[in-house]
Amino acid sequence: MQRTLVLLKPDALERGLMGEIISRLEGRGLKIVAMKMIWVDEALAKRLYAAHEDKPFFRGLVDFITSRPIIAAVFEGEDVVAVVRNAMGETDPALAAPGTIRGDLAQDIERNLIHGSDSEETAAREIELFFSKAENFKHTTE
Ligand code: IDP
Ligand code: MG
Repeated sequence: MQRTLVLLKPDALERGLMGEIISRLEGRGLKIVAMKMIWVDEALAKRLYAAHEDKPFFRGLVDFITSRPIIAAVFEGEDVVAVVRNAMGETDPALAAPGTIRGDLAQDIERNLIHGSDSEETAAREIELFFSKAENFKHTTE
């Protein structure tokens, strides 16, 4: 069983789409093993997006993710990293397929509703950034 980090970005809260996005992921048979609403601070935002430090959109990315509360969640399932990435759709909603979260619901590349870890290694690092060991517990149905 694999785990991945999912963030529902500030536009999901602002537009009232958190329930819909969580429903779509649950509908795929993925299990929620940890979930909380938090206000990401500048330091955490910079660690999350460290790989994009040199990109021109980095400042905007940090400003956006720290602009309102987000939901952070750990989802579990078989090949969950790939399943979530497919459910999310392409980074740019203009290119995201219909039926995907971004393809159906997101407004633009900055406000694209959802973050999902891009590999098992990234997932492990990102889950540690957002959840303590005690919060990221072993699922009772395992
Ligand atoms: P991902 O979220 O699909 O994994 P990444 O390439 O990891 O996409 O980029 C992280 C986030 O940075 C994206 O979700 C998006 O919000 C933002 N981003 C990526 N590319 C651009 C861009 O060209 N302009 C503005 N924002 C971007
Ligand atoms: Mg990414």
